Amino acid sequence: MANKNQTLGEFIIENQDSFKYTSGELSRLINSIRLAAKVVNHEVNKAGLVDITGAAGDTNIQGEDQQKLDVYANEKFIQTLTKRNIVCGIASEEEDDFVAINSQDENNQNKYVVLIDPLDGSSNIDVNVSVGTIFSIYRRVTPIGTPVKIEDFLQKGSEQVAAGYVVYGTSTMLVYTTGDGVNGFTLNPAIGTFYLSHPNMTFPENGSIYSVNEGNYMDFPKGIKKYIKYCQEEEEDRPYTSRYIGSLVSDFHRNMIKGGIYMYPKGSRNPNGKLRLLYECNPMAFLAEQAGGKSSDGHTRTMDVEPTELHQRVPFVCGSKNMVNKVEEFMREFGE
Ligand code: AHM
Ligand code: MG
Repeated sequence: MANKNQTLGEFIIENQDSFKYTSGELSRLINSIRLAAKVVNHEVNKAGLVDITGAAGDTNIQGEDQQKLDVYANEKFIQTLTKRNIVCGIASEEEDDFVAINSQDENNQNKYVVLIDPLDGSSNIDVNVSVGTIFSIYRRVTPIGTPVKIEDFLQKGSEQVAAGYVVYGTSTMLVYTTGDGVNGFTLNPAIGTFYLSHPNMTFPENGSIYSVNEGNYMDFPKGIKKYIKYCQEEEEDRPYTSRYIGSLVSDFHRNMIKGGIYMYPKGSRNPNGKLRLLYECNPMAFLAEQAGGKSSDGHTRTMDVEPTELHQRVPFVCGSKNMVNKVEEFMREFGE
């Protein structure tokens, strides 16, 4: 029974048995994400006070400028996840290749891999708008005690054992699932503790918010253009409201609470969309489905897409079930 005074630490212990591979390791893994999230949160909150923002000078594999906080968040999550003997490999948006942990140690019994976007929406930092961390957890498929391989990371989203995000917003929240519903925890910054504030989060089946970068409208597939016009039509329950922060975690979070849909379709500039399958779309898709919502590329369920590379991009349509169904209907009828 959800208890709103419960801390995240207590919740993790209490719900450990509902996880099908109860060994306590996944709980420890979520705990280490909780710890890194607090450290990153502290730094994100200082961003306006100290001269920490701005490009660090490096570019990541997608050719984008890295902000200093991206680098910081990446380091903190990798350090924290590496220290405990649970994770055998990490793939991050900020790293060109995956990071293997203790790969030379035959006694290494670590069985989980983590895929992470340490600070998503980081172009929003300079303007004091919320950003987030997204994470996705799998069991490795190669034998325990051997070096981790690329196939441990290239698993379909349907194989995820846990996923979640941290939103560094007006308050900081950690929202996650281990395949048994979605729960949200709000950080009390005075004492540094996350409390269960949003038990059993669910997407309303219908929504009235659509979130898409309409600046790309001319470039969108016909089915998406038609759907956007449908959202704008004057009908009994329409027009819908347009809300786009440009920070996936925040847009998703609002839509899950209020009912809505997030779309990043393909276009000629982004032939596969912009968002990355493994550490942005799949974790959000897992959360969406666990919350009664839906996620697809406009045709195929996101979590059924077969990954072929670490930084693969995929068109992304995610949110209230009936809204995603409607987009799929338009895509079938009007196509690309
Ligand atoms: P990032 O991983 O480089 O931060 O990009 C991902 C972000 C999402 O959070 C957001 O929804 C999207 O990019 C916004 O893209 P655009 O500015 O093209 O609308
Ligand atoms: Mg990102």
